[in-house]
Amino acid sequence: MSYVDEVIARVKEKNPGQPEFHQTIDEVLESLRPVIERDEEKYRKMALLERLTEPERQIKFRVPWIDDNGQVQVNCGYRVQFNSAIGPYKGGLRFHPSVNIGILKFLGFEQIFKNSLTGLPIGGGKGGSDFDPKGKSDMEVMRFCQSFMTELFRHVGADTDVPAGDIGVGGREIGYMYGQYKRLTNKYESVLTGKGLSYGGSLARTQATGYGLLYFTRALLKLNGIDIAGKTCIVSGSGNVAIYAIEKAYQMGAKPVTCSDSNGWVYDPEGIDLEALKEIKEVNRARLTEYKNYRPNAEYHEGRGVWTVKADIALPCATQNELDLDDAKALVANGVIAVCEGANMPSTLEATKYLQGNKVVFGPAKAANAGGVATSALEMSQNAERLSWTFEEVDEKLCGIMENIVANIDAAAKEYGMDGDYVAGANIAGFKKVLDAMEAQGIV
Ligand code: NDP
Ligand code: 2IT
Repeated sequence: MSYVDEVIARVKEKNPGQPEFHQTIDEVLESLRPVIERDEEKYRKMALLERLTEPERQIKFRVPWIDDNGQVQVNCGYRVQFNSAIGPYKGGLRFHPSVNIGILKFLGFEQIFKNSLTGLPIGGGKGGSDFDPKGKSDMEVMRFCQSFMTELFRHVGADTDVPAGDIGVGGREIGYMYGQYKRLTNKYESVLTGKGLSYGGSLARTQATGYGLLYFTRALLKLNGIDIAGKTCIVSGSGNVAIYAIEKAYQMGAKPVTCSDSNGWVYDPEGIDLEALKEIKEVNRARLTEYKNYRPNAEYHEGRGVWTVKADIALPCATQNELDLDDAKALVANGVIAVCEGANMPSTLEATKYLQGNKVVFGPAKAANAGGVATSALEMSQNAERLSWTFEEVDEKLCGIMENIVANIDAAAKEYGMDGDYVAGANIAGFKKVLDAMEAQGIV
């Protein structure tokens, strides 16, 4: 059996019940096959893939907190420190009831290659909790965040591990965690990114993932001879990534017509009302059912269905496996030109293959949504030099990083004879720097 197949089988056997982790292992290792097979015996001997697929460290802890009724609640907290070959662990914290170790391992594994693609010195990690911030008061969220950090603080630090936001973790949560870290350590350091502007945050970090997704999409389309201006976009999600993807799509002359949350979705043929969306989600923390109060002519549907709307570009920005084979078939039947992933692993493997097989330009998550973590690394740089850059400076760097990623994944795909396969291109381009650093640092 080939070394790649052996490791895929062994990882699945050693990590039962973790389907999302298996999915990323299948996708990434399959892509790396041509690289590994150039020197298979050497990599087997150094157990390269075994080390790559085993997190350097996993931390799991109890998070007790007291709700507004005086009742004690208990959640589970995690941090997966996956790979520090090219820099301190870096990656978001997710607060969502679905969080478990398998999901965090998939996210942490993807993060290794994504962070490498940014060209910045950051390793891969991810963490979070099965805590659900939805419907909780600000004081409940604060008590939870303080309790979470009361354990996490001993495992993180500006040169060790720098968490940030993800699903359910935005500016409010980062603020509460930062306050508790500072109190526990007496250090004002860059231990978290996505901070508020008054205490070390970077301009443009809030917008970065969504904006970066559009910079990426524009450049990838251009590479394929297509102009993004005038194109209709369907977007899923209505959180941080979706909102700023919609904002930048408008700025590029495209028209986003959908968004969604976990209850339902909106189709607004005139184009999504961005100000209404921001008020509903960022200010009121409400549900998308409210959208019709602002735009009576828009459609609201319960359940899922964004991918059935006819459009040129699809931008999944909600969560993993939200776009399956049937959705991919609907997109292709409707003549979609491109799918670029704002969320992490939103397309199933079958959907990805179907889209690629039908000549859809496919921009994989670890490349397409790398603008968020890249700007987090820019926040770390600003903190290290104790200066803040202007919005334009950060935004310009972000755009440059995303265009560079497009060029690099295209070149890597071509180098291995897989022209236009940006999934393979992203995995290979991201892996090469990590491989080089792991080889140089010996067996650790
Ligand atoms: P938010 O919490 O701000 O928003 C998440 C959105 O996705 C909400 O609209 C939410 O709906 C929806 N959603 C979440 N889970 C589900 C689900 N199981 N089914 C249906 N809808 C769901 O998170 P972000 O916008 O930050 O993150 C979105 C995606 O982007 C995630 O995959 C994340 O990992 C990825 N990402 C985020 C980055 C960042 O900088 N924030 C960077 C790179 C990737 P509801 O409110 O109803 O739950
Ligand atoms: O998935 C991701 O890249 C993020 N949630 C952002 C991580 C970060 O450190 O900014």
